[in-house]
This record gives sequence, C-alpha cells and structure tokens, in this order.
Amino acid sequence: MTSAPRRIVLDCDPGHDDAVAMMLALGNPAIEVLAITTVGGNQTIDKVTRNAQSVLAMCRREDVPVYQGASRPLVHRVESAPEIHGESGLDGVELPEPGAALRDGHAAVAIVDAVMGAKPGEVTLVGTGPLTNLALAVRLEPRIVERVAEVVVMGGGFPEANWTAAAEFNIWVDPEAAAIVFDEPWPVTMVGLDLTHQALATAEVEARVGAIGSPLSDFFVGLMGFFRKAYKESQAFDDPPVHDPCTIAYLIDPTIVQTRRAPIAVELRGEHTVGMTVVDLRGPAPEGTHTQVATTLDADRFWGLVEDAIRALSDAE
Ligand code: PIR
Ligand code: CA
Repeated sequence: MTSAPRRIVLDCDPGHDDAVAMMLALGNPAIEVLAITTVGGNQTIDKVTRNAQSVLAMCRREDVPVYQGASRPLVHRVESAPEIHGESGLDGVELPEPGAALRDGHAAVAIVDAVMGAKPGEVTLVGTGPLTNLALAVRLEPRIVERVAEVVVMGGGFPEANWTAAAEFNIWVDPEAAAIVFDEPWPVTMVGLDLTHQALATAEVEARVGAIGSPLSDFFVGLMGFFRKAYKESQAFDDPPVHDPCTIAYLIDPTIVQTRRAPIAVELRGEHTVGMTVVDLRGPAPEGTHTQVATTLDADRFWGLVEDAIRALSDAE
C-alpha cells in the first residue's frame, strides 16, 4: 500500500458480521481504525459493547479505544435480533474477557472529537448498526458534515429488505436517525442488502479461512457456523450473507464494490413501508446528489480480502 491509510471510526453493534467488519478493518493495512463506537441494535448496548471488546481481544488489538453509545433509538422502541445473532449477540463462539477498559464518554462525542481533531477530509465514518450515534454526533456538532471524508453505511435496500417487507434491520430500528444521516449533505455511500446479499459465506469460504488454523480463524468459523444455521432457519438462506465488512471492502478497494449515484430518502410514515430506503434511480442523478448506492460486489476478491486480514491478524498473534 503506497497511499496513507483511510482513517475510520467504526460505529457498530456486534453482531456476527460486525465482528468480521472489525477483523477486516483491523487486518488490512489500507485502513486505520481510530475508534470503535457501539450502538444498541443486534443486542442490547451492554452486550454489543462487550462483544466489541471481546473481538478486539481476539484480534490482539486492545489498543483500539471503544466508546459506548446509544442504548435505544431516537424515537422508536428498542428492537434487537436474537433470532439471528443469539442471546449474546455473538452466539457460536466463546467470548474472551475484555482485557482493556471501556473509554469514558459517549460514542457520539467520540465521533465528533475524532472528526474535529483531524484535518478536513481525513476521517471516514462507517456505520454498521442503527444510525443513532451518527445522527446524535451530527446534531451535537454540525461542522462534522463539512469535515468528514465520507460516510459509509450498511443499511437499506432497493428493493431488498430483511426485517419487514420493505425495511432492512438497521434502518428499521432507527429510521429517524437514518433520515438525518442520509439527509445531511455529506457524501454518503449506502451499502444495502442488494450488495451484501452477494457476500455469502459459502462452505468454501469457511474452509479457506478455517485452513489458516489460528484461534482467530477458528473464531470466524464458529461465528459463521451459528450465522449459517440462524439464517437458514429464519430467512431460508443456504449460505449466510456477511453484510457489514462490505463497507470496509469498499473503502479498501472501491473497484470491488460498484456504486451508482442516486438520491436516497428514508420512509418515516408509511403504512407498510416505515424504514424503507427510497432510492431514485430514474435517469442520471440530479446535480448535487451527495448519496450513492452500492450495486455489484466482486465476491471472490471480497473474500480474498477477508482471508488476508484474518491471516495477517493471526500472524501477529
Ligand atoms: C440484522 C442483521 C443481520 C441480519 C438480520 N436478519 C438482521 C444486522 C447485521 O449486523 C447488519 O448490520 C444488518 N443488521 C443487516 O440487516
Ligand atoms: Ca451490524
């Protein structure tokens, strides 16, 4: 890698696929993780925060600060996804005790500090859970809009959905927060289900990563085993889609994820469509469109990056 690494704050709710996003970000030299911030989503805020710390322990990267954020959505009631991620949020593996203390301060404040403390255009925000913390951050300090390089979100679909007939989970849980994040005039890349359903952890992927033969690769295989079973039972998928690391792959190498510029609105009041991302694909995007949607994934190269990252983190063990 010749250019300077992309500096990111990863706001997440681990979660099996959030854990893989952490591994990819920590194990690829093109990315520098400034902080992990957590948001209630797949499980309660206490559980997902602890999970983030456990994943850092597995990666031997407890130098990365963890800040806890919102326990509940801005307006909606709390909703979690135990049928997909289990009671712990990371069922299928034994979770190591966190070795490093949680940092003081709210995730939203940590996001603001990371962006305002860096040069303009230096920090990218990645959201792989409900967007509550990112929405709070931009309300707390509106100048982050001008200052971030980009906001990359796993969420939504056009027309893919997984939680209701119209909505993807991350947007459904906190649609008001998503509306705030998509409406601010910063560059937003929506990595939705249309893209992430191409990132399937096949038996071949599991075998390839499992062949690394390290505690971390075993951890990955354990996570994918549970995720596969859950996805089969609740969503009738043969192989589970590993959504969240697609955001990181896009940042590492944008040629792996094709995108298309288009306006995006979040439905807040539909009778059947609350939490839907309405993507306007009519003709070329209007002047000034600041949002884009991910369309096509190069799955081979994507899994190659995940494998390389887990190998790199394993070699450092
Ligand atoms: C929620 C998720 C994954 C699958 C289901 N069915 C529900 C979580 C993932 O962590 C990802 O960020 C997003 N939410 C996908 O909807
Ligand atoms: Ca997630």
